[in-house]
Amino acid sequence: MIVCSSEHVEMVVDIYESVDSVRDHDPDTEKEDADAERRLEAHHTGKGCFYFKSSFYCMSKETKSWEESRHDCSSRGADLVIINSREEQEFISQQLGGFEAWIGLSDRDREGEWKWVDGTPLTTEYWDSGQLGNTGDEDCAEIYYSDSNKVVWNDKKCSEKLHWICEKRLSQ
Ligand SMILES: [Ca+2]
Ligand SMILES: [Ca+2]
Ligand SMILES: [Ca+2]
Repeated sequence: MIVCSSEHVEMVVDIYESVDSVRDHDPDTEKEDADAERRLEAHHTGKGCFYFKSSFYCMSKETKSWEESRHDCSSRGADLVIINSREEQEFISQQLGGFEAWIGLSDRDREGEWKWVDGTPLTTEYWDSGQLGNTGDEDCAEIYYSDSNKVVWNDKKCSEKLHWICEKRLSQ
């Protein structure tokens, strides 16, 4: 289990800043782009956050409400993770260990209308069908290991305190 402890906040900020510098850079060729990504990967692998395709991720060591978790990501220039593909779902699953974590998905604006934090509607979904119920006004989504040993999503009360995963995209 890779986590970012609070002692490593400075390191995390460094990582996000270096992502910014790479993203702002406008490489002339695809090769330069690939080189930059390889350098970042070599530099950051094993330092508490993880890198997959064109994003950096960081899993919290602390637990917070969904809103506070999102604020933590924003303060680092990132946002709660948006799961765009099966590959990303599987990658996050591998990093999760036994943890439950907030993801950047909620139906807080309108009940039953799930949206990612960047405003995009839900396309690929991995709900734990037995758990998606809005029981007691559950408007935020977590990712976790279900009883059937699959990594799925559940709607949960936004005020509950969970770990969370920030994502910073390197390119669009
Ligand atoms: Ca993503
Ligand atoms: Ca709901
Ligand atoms: Ca639920």
